[in-house]
Amino acid sequence: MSTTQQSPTAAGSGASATEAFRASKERRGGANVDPERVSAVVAAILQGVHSAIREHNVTYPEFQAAKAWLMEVGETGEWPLFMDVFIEHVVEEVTSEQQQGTKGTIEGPYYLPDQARLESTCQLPRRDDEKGTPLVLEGQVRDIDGTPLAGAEVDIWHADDDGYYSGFAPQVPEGNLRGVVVTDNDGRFAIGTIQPAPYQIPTDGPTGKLIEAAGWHPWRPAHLHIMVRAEGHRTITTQLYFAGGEWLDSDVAEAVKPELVLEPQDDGSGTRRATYDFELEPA
Ligand code: MBD
Ligand code: FE
Repeated sequence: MSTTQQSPTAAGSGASATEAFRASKERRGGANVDPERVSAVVAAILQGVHSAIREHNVTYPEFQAAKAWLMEVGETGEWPLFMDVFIEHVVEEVTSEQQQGTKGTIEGPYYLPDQARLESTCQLPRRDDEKGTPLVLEGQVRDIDGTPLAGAEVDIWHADDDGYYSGFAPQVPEGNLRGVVVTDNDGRFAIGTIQPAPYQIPTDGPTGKLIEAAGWHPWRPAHLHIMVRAEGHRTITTQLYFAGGEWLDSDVAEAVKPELVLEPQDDGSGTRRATYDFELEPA
């Protein structure tokens, strides 16, 4: 990276993720606030904390350090990052237990709605000098009976060759490597982009500092985020990974599933091509 470019700071990407989450409230349903439900879930969470304290004889200095850390997560806007890295995968697991069709996985903190609508065969918006190996993802959207779904939306977003997302890093232009691809009459799509790099949780914020303090690693394997929508069908939110990629077996966000790993082939011209078909169940 050149010295004139700004690096995204933890506070910068955290604050943007907090803003994006606040703005997204409308497209998410309201939660069940039945007092019995609130009491059952919150009591279970508190019991888990209490038993960790007893089991490990947590000290007053540790308790006060935890308070300071929680305050910092809020102040830097890192709650969406922390929640999606360490907790979302279990919510996704219980939500998708009965789901048929393509496997979903976590959405993460970096989705932005209302991106450029693109034809079924397209290139994602990118900088003139975008770094990275050319990659084509092609496939078909079908229902679970195998009927192709024309006019379905393949909403895709991913990190650049340095692991940064547009909208959450100051040096990446708005809308970069994001788009809503509309399938053709056969439900097909072919998306030209570049190979994303693995993603590292910012090391200068409270989430990164906790990871370092625990001696864990801050990496997610390289991935494409994809949300597939079709009228009358259940929207699927998922990610696709790359066979042989670093961190595939130790994703800090625990969001890799074996069904979601692509095996791109070099087409002889330096472009990697991968095929993936999506199957949506009825809404
Ligand atoms: C990411 O890119 C991501 O996908 C998740 C789930 C969490 C943090 C960053
Ligand atoms: Fe991501």
